[in-house]
Amino acid sequence: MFTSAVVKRPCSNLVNGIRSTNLGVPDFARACRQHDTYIAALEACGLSVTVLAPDEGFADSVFIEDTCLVTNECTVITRPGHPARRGETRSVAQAMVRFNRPVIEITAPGTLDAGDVMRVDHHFYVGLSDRTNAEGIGQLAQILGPFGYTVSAIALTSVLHLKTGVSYLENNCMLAWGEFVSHPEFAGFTILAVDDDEAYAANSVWINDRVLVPEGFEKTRALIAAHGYDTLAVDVSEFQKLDGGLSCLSLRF
Ligand code: CIR
Repeated sequence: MFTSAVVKRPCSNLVNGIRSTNLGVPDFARACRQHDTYIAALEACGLSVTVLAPDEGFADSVFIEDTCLVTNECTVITRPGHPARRGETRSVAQAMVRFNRPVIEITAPGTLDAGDVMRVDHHFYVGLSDRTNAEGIGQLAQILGPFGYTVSAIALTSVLHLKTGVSYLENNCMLAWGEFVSHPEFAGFTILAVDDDEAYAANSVWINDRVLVPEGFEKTRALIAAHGYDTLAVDVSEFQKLDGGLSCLSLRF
């Protein structure tokens, strides 16, 4: 179960965020309203939400998940793979001190975006991606190993981050799209396959037996509900324009 979440408010520079989609430039005012609704959804799932101030220096800083990974035993500050995002970690590292865990940093030449990190109980699957390199994954394994966690790499072929295409919904249930539907690493899980026209919804988020699903992806929402989950749809269209999904807008622990 999770008790806490940390989010970072969108900055007005969000409109200059990194994007590979052809969905257009995000509307900042609308993004702020969607962010409010997202926070309310986290609270509805029982989380106490810490809201960090916007960081105008970094257009993509609202996607806080990429900068940090929190376990019960430690906080890992990442080293984002895109150079334009690297400086986001400074303010996040300062803010995370309040949670009373040792703060450990991934260092050069390692790179790691925590959007590539998917936890399944005491194991962490980590996407080997354009953003996360083998050195970064090795450092994460060294950091988490002493606490009894294991780490393995999954090479990505088509998605930005591992969790762009696959989300663990607990109960041995994996929501998966594309290359992950029949991925040998996930053969032991119950796979909930997301249709191609709803690929974006493969990034849904389990929180305390509820699942946040992006609004407008009804087939995926019905699929998740059919497996016994209470679902909650959240409109994050402005963040989708920057390739950001539901998970990357928060840290949950
Ligand atoms: C980026 O390209 O880094 C941002 N525009 C989107 C990051 C999304 N993060 C994530 O999926 N974990």
